[in-house]
Amino acid sequence: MSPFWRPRGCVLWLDFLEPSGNVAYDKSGYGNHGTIYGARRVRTLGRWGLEFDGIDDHAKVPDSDVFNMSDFTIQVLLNVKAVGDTGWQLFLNIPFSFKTYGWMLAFTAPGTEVIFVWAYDGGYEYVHWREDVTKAGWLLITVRYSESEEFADIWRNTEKKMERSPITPYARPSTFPIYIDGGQTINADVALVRIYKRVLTPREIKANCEYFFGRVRREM
Ligand SMILES: [Ca+2]
Repeated sequence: MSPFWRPRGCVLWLDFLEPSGNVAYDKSGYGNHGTIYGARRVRTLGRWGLEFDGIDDHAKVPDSDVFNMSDFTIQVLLNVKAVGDTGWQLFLNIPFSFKTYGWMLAFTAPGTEVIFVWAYDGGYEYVHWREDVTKAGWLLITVRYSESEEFADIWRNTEKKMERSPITPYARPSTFPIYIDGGQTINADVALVRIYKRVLTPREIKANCEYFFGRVRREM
């Protein structure tokens, strides 16, 4: 594989460009390669992507110390076609226990809300916006979470939808695998999952969005 530009602080970069196989290669340089269970390689956006069909599909990135983060940014580029019937449907999470530990990016069934929740011993906090994601088409969702700056926020493409400050830090579970569609209920095409161990600037979020959607416009 040829050398390529790596975004600063990126610790997980799954672009799902491999045309076959069950390994999702991490391009961050940290070697956090994932394993795909059931999700299908599909052509999407004029390239390879991963389709989760909503039944028995998920992917998993193994435990790594680098995921024990107090400041981070999550970005996902996806097109959600359907979510499960009830409650919170996990799209990206570390082991999560309601009001105990962990974090999750989820959609509220049947498609009414995009929410990032983090739990601590005794409670939970969240940032969210209300939208039927199954009608949104391709979306870039960005979550920024910072214990050092005491805030979290969530972005829809280039628009910040909600901020919370101060925040209560999430409680870390003992191990940190990361699950994609861990609830195995989301039907979506996924083109990118990135996690950074730092907080991106608004300018970086906008630049990423323009880059990704420039590509979408060219390739759809
Ligand atoms: Ca399936």
